[in-house]
Amino acid sequence: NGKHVDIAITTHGSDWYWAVTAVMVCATFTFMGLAATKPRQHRIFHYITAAITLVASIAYFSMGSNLGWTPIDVEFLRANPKVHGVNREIFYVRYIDWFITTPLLLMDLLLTAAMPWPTVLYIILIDEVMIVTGLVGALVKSSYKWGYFVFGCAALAYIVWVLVWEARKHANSMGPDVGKTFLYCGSLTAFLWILYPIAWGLCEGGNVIAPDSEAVFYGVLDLFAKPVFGALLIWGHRGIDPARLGL
Ligand code: RET
Repeated sequence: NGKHVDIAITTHGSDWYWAVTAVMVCATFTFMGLAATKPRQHRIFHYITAAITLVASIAYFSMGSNLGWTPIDVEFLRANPKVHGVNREIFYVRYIDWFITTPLLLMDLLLTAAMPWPTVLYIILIDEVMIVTGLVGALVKSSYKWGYFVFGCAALAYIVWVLVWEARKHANSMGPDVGKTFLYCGSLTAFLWILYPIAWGLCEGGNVIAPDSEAVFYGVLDLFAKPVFGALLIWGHRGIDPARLGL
């Protein structure tokens, strides 16, 4: 009904969110099942990756149930009153998911590259800066939100630089199988992660696209960044003994 479109707030959970929930749940069981086929010392990447899709399952369950959001006044909406309104549905639950899962994704990658633990820790701290600035920016009601966005983008630029340069070189020095696994998973990550701030600018930031479109945009990104990434990573590790990586 037209009224709901006007204020851009859905009153029921979307089927798309439930579809993504189902994929995340299946991926979690698959990664856990694969872990069970390995000796315990060979399970670290299965565990990290299953934890990522488990957390995503709960986040998508929340969004499918139309929970985990709050209406935020948006100033930038007057141009197109059909899509834009006084409020926008802001799914803060995404950021709770990302706060837990993006460090785990970085651990998957940086442990594959056998990076020293101070580097892993520091990248995770910078990643938390990125997610928290994104959340605060999404909740801010004025154009100051773009200030937070700039801090978040600077954090992402540093993370991408470490992945495509330092960690890639380090992975290559660990042998061609490690180098290849890192190249595939790291490139996928660098490419996908750059699309998140673009989605943010069109959704939480500029309110250019409606929350239903946001669901599809972030949903496709999350499917590639978590289950597809995870399958690729675990496949890449099939012949690699974690002991070689110091794990
Ligand atoms: C925000 C807004 C602030 C600026 C930047 C962002 C980047 C977010 C990223 C999120 C990645 C999420 C993943 C989820 C797992 O499926 C917070 C949107 C740079 C890179 C990979």
